[in-house]
Amino acid sequence: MLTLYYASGSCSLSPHIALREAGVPFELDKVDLMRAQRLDSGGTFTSVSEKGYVPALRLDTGELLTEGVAIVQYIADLRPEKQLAPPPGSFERVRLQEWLNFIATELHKGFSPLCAKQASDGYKAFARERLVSRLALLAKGVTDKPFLLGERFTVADGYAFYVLRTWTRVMKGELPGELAAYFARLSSRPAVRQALQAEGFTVP
Ligand SMILES: N[C@@H](CCC(=O)N[C@@H](CS)C(=O)NCC(=O)O)C(=O)O
Repeated sequence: MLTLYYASGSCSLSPHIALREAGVPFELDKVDLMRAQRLDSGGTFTSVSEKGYVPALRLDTGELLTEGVAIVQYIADLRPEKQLAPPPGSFERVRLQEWLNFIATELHKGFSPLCAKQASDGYKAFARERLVSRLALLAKGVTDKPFLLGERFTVADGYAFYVLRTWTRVMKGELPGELAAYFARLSSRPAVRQALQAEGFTVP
């Protein structure tokens, strides 16, 4: 059985959604990032992953897989019939990776200065402005289609959901134009709702 190490509402929401979209059996083990990385199952997460950050996925082989972008593609490839990622080796797969990398590096990691005590107000304002410009690029990706790769939901959309949720709830940011409708579309998916509920959030 797969085990996902997660922290509520964090970027581990992306592989959590992917697991539910794929319909793969899995267990959750919660990491308390605020309290010495304590695990619900006992012990500490640092004894599981030397990286000390979520997400991490324990595979059936016993190996540990880290890095969200790798984990969601691994999950998608477990159930190719669900089409959560285009087939490996196809050009469309590279397009998916282009989006995943954009979300990871330009959006997800773009949040870091906004939360850092060490960052000056000036730097925070610059980082916020840059994020807004990157979100506009994400919005362009869904102006003429329901999901980033077209008509079908992929793991890139699950990762985008985490980013948009954080932007609106934690950063109190606005979602321009297409992104509001895209976020609503993602929020209404059963897998997304179930993942949020399982992480302890009330879902309207
Ligand atoms: N490179 C990692 C970064 C994951 C990451 O930023 N995880 C955050 C939660 S969203 C975390 O666990 N932070 C705690 C820490 O860095 O100690 C990935 O892309 O999966």
